[in-house]
Amino acid sequence: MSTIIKDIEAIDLLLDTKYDKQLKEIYTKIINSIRISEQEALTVYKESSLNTLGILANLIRVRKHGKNTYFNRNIHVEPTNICTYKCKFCSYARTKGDIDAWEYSIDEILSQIALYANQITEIHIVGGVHPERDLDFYVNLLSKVREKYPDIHIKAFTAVELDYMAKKSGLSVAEAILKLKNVGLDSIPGGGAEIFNDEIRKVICGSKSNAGKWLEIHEAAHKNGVMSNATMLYGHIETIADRINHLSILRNLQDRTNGFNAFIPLKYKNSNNELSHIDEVTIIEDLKLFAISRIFLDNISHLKAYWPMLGKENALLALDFGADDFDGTILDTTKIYSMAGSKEERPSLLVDEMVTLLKSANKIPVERDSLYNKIREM
Ligand code: V47
Ligand code: SF4
Repeated sequence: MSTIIKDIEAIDLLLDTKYDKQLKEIYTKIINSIRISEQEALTVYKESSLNTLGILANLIRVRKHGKNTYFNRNIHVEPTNICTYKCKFCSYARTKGDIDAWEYSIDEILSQIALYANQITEIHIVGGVHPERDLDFYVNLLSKVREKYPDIHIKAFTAVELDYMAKKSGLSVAEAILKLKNVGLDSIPGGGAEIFNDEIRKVICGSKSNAGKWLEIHEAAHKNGVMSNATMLYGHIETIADRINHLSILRNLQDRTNGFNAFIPLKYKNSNNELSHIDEVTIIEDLKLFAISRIFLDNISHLKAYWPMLGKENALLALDFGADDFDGTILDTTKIYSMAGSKEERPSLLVDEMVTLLKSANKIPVERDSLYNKIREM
């Protein structure tokens, strides 16, 4: 009996394609870098083993980035957790007067930044949608941050925050973005996208900006030279078809603007919020989602495994399922995920720890700037 497996047989064995002609055709497209349709993605997602999805996603990851795994030195600034909206999945938002509500003044925010300024290249500013704070407040905040720290990249405000401050000030979103850009806004984070299916959105975050608005704001940013990220909140009441459709909408916008730096799947965490009765999805589901995102989003360069939400170990696993970016050092400056039950209660990584962690997964750690230019390979 021969022990030699011919190449073609090896592919069949690796990818489980032996018995399924349709799957084999889709896998062949993926291997040959041919774009797959929503329907094909759905079939692959539903019918493939985790292992197969991982092999395919990793193939694309290696072609795009080799073993490089990007990270940056960053902090988050959360100016307030007072929010005019009440998203059901949110464990973080509070009403003014609540004992654990906070609303930092600009001076307090500047003092927080001063603690870390010599260790970072990026400040990520995102918080609740405070009913009394308008565009002028945030223009003032960014100008002061920019004045003190001319070289630090400012990535700030979700589309939902931008929508609210523009409306409150009677400006179009494009006008608001330009005003912020003029005083220091460098890029926009990906939050607020949740899931683009507006029926689902109505149930989980009915009162805030809808999907069309989120997309309009990111398109306006891209057209005005401001790059952004995109997220998807998964693992609540959405279906797999909703997830693929979300990816498809992002891929279409990226075809038009090429303004997204990275896509970030955000796993729904179920502590202390109105959807707590929903079980969190398994790590298998997380990894399948990372893999299908890498396979489907052929035009977004980076896929981020956001470790404060996934936990370090699971984020490391995601690096073999398509992810190439580990976000940043964070230095214990965000509360969104610890309040929602993440096991990273005080998320913080020193650069040395980050490097050791990424090397333990057989990856090459690469410090990047906020636009993914290489700073140094470690
Ligand atoms: O929009 C809120 C999510 C987002 C929960 O652009 C939750 O680099 C899971 O967008 N379970 C804000 N997710 C955070 C965000 C982000 C984070 C890191 C990096 C970047 C980037 C963007 O957090 C919200 C919402 O989708 N969120 N509550 C929860 N219970
Ligand atoms: Fe407010 Fe954002 Fe929480 Fe929604 S997810 S309630 S917009 S802080």
